[in-house]
Amino acid sequence: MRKAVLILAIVIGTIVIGLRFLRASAQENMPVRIVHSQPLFQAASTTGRSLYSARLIGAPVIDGQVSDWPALPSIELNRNTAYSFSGRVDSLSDLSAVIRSGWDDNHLYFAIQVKDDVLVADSTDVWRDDGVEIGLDGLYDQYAWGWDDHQYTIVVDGRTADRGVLTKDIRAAVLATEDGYNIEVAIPISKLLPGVPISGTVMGFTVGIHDDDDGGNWDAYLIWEGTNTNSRPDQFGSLIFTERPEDRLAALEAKVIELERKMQELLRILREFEQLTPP
Ligand SMILES: [Ca+2]
Ligand SMILES: [Ca+2]
Ligand SMILES: [Ca+2]
Ligand SMILES: [Ca+2]
Repeated sequence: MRKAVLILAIVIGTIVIGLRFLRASAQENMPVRIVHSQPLFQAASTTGRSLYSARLIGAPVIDGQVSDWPALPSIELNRNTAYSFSGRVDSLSDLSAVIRSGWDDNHLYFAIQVKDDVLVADSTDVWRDDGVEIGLDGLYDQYAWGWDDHQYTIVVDGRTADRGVLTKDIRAAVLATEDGYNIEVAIPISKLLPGVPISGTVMGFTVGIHDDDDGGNWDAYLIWEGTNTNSRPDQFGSLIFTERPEDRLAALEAKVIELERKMQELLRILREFEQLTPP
C-alpha cells in the first residue's frame, strides 16, 4: 500500500516538473506573440455583438475595487452604443458604463464601471433605481425560461435580484466613485452550465442599465443588445469564454500541486499509522 502511494507521489512530482517545464518553455518561446485558444478580438459566428470573457488565474476580490482586474477586452454601454434606448440621457456622464468579464471553474465575474452623476435608490422594485441588469442564457439555447436563464440585477445600494426577485445566489459589491459607481459580481457557474466552462464556451448575454436621478421610477434605460434583458435571448449578444494556453497550464499546475499536497498529507498519516502499529 505504502509502495503504491510512493509511486503515485513520484508520478505526481514528475507531472508537476513537466508542467513547470512546459510553462517555462511556453513563456520562453512566446515572448511577444500570445496565442489564444479562441482569438480574443475576432468576431465569432454568433448573433449580435460579443464580449470576450477571459479565464482569470486569481479570483478578483468582490469589493467594488476593480484595480485587481487584469487588462481585458471591454464593451461600452451608452446612448450611442445601446440597441435599446428609453428615456432621457443628457451626456455620457449622466449615464454610461464599461463592462469587463472573467471566469474560472466556479464563477463568472463582471467588473462594471458606471458613470452616473446622481445616485438614487429609493424604490422597492429593483428596476426603478440606479442599477445594472445582466441577462444570461447559460446554455445559449435562445430559450428564456430554463434553469440556465437569468436576469440578474445589482442595484446601486447593493441589493441583488434575479428576474426582479431579491436573491443571494450571486455575490456582488457596489462602490461609489467620483463620477458614479463600480460593480463587481461573482455568478456561480452552476446557475448557468452543467460542469465547468472551457475556452470556446458561448452564452447568450446582454446588459442593461437604469438611471434614476429624481426618485420614483427610472428616467432612462439602456440595453446593449436586445429589447429587454429577460425574455428575448434570441436578441441578446454573446459572451465568449477565452483562455490563453499559458493560463490553462497554470490552472492545471495549481490542481496538480494541490493533489501533491494531499498525497504528502496521506504519506504523513501513513507514517503515523506505521509508528502506532506494533512490528
Ligand atoms: Ca475587486
Ligand atoms: Ca427609484
Ligand atoms: Ca436558455
Ligand atoms: Ca442616477
